[in-house]
Amino acid sequence: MANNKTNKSESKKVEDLKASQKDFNDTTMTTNQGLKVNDTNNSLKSGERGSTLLEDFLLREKITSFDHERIPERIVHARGSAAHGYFELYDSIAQYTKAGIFNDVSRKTPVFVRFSTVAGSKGSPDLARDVRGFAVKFYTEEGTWDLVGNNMPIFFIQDAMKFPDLIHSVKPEPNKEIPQAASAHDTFYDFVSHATETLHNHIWVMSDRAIPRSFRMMEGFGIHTFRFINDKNESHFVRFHWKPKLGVHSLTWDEAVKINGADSDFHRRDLWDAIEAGQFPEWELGVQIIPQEDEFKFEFDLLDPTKLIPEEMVPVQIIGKMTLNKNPENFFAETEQVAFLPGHVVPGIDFTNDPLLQGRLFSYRDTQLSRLGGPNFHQIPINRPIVPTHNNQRDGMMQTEIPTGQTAYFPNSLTGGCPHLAKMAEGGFHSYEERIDAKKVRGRSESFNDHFSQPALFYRSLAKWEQEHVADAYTFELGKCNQKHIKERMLWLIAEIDTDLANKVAEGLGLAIPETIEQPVNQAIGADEEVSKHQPPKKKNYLDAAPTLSQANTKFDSIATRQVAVLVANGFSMKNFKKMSDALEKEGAMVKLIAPHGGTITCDENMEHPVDAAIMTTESVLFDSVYIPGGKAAVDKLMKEAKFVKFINETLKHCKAIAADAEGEDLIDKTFVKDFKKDKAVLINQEPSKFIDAMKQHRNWDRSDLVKEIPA
Ligand code: HDE
Repeated sequence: MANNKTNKSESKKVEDLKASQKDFNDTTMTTNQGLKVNDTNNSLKSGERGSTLLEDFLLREKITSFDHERIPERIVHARGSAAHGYFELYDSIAQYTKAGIFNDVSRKTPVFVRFSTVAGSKGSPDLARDVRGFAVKFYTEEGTWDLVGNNMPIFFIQDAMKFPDLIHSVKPEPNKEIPQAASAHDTFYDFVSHATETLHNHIWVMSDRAIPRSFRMMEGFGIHTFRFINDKNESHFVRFHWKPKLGVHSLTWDEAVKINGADSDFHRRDLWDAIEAGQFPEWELGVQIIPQEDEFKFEFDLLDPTKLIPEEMVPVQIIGKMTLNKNPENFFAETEQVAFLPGHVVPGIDFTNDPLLQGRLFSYRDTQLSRLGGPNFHQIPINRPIVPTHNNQRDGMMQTEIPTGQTAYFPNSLTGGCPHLAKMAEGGFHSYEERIDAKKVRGRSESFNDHFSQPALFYRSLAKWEQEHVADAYTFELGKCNQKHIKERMLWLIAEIDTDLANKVAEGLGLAIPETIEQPVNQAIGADEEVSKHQPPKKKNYLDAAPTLSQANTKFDSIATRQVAVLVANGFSMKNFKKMSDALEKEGAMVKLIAPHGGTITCDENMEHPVDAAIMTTESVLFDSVYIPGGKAAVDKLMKEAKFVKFINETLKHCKAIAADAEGEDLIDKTFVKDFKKDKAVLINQEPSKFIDAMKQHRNWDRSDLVKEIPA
């Protein structure tokens, strides 16, 4: 922390920056044709004050390239961040699948992972209340496999046909393009309250899962039931789960709203910084396996993507681990151009008839045609498989390869029948031969027609504080709607999920839960079908609770990468600070000095320390905890700055850990923390280990009722 260390690390940064520009070091600027450029600052003119000449090919090349820098952003999941890494298998599961990635424990399969929000535009803030995309591209030796999932185990709708309706309803309203990256508006709730299949995913969005602390602290789910196929051609159903090593943790809504202002790149920065610091994010991959013969064993349909399979019914077997260890070098080339397709599978992994999955198999390839300009998007470096490709597909927009030879058809004799086909035993892909014997129908299976059992199960399984957050979220979202009839219909539906929950929301909205609602509950049906047939039946109770759905039962064993704000001014106690920061850093936490000004700050041992953020440039919501090391002169100074007092009060309000050494207590006594000295996450003059234990708990939710009255 002393000054000489600063200079050294600063100069290392410059070296790093230079190294990261490796393709440009010691090069001369050229045009795209290789012509050396002599002036890139001035256009060619008829005299110094004259008009610009059409002849200026240098100007035209530069401006044309600039004019076309943007490609259409993704229709959904436009806002995202990504990283490179690898996947390692713990034990072979060859009994279920012949996929090489799941058979060979010696492999380190490269991956590229993109996390995203769904509704907002590319520049929207990270902390929107929303589902997060969790898309993984596995570059396997048998070809690329994309597992394009979300951070919630279910989806809003059951049939691909409804996706445009869902997305049109949640996107900004088309007449005024408001609101951005927010579901809290009339059109979304108009849709949700009519298409009741949405209610399960919707209640997850009302929960803390929709405002994660970090991408690194979210679960991921493949959602659909897929198939594993083994080398005997036997099928097992499978659902995929990603479990974060750091546990599943979230923020509060109050923090989310403030973070969107204080640092709208919060999640993006968090992912980037953790990887740069060598604190590589890790997830374990788990599978729920269901034998083919158990297809109809459940009280819900395995093909219905609005239903999860509780882990209490089918345990998740952990089979491997993914580590993200490298940030992209170029956001556009990699994160923006990466194309995930659920249709990218490898032998051993196959589809089911989930009608949402089936529709996705069309959409993702189609959307790349307009995003990436044509059928050759697989040639873009980030989308290239790691194995060579050979086929007779030719030409088209942005062909970057030069296929050689006389033939581009099959069968042929002129090039010896090449490229030839692969037998199944040689790894040739062969679709699972599912028996089909059916009438052609436009409709939906009656087995999908239960829209309330699982939202109720989810709510029942949450801890009290999580349930309160859900009630607050419904109240906020519906409070932002303008139409009374939409709010009332939602209240009626929420009451079908849980009466207590509906009562709380109704109170917050100042409305009564209606006895009946005028329009049919479920309009997700065809015009000729009888409405009554499709009234969703009463909910079933096949499981009292599924504890694995609650974040109260996640991991609480690490403070790695947690951000600790240390409030300091000139004269802060070096001895106290060092003891605490050594202990925190040993556990992997990130210690940041927050001071009244930027530059450096001097401790009571007369050493200078670089300030990480001046108080004017930061906010408590960007940190996981706060520590005041003391030093009388420093504390006296901090007490005079209202923003430090606010910082601490807000940390208290958000139920985070607070530590102060003895001399810091004067500052504590200027805040509301003075009434919380017995709180288990308020540590005054205590050993660092106590503070570390409190931080491991993520939050002290026991405090949440008591801090309600605190203004912050
Ligand atoms: Fe997507 N989805 N989706 N989706 N989705 C896209 O593909 C679509 C669905 C998901 O980081 C688009 O390349 C349809 C479920 C993620 O690049 C588009 C349906 C799940 C990402 C598309 C669904 C997802 C996308 C937009 C209903 C979780 C971002 C750009 C049938 C299992 C991937 C693009 C990335 C992106 C269509 C439903 C996850 C338009 C039609 C269910 C994580 O093709």
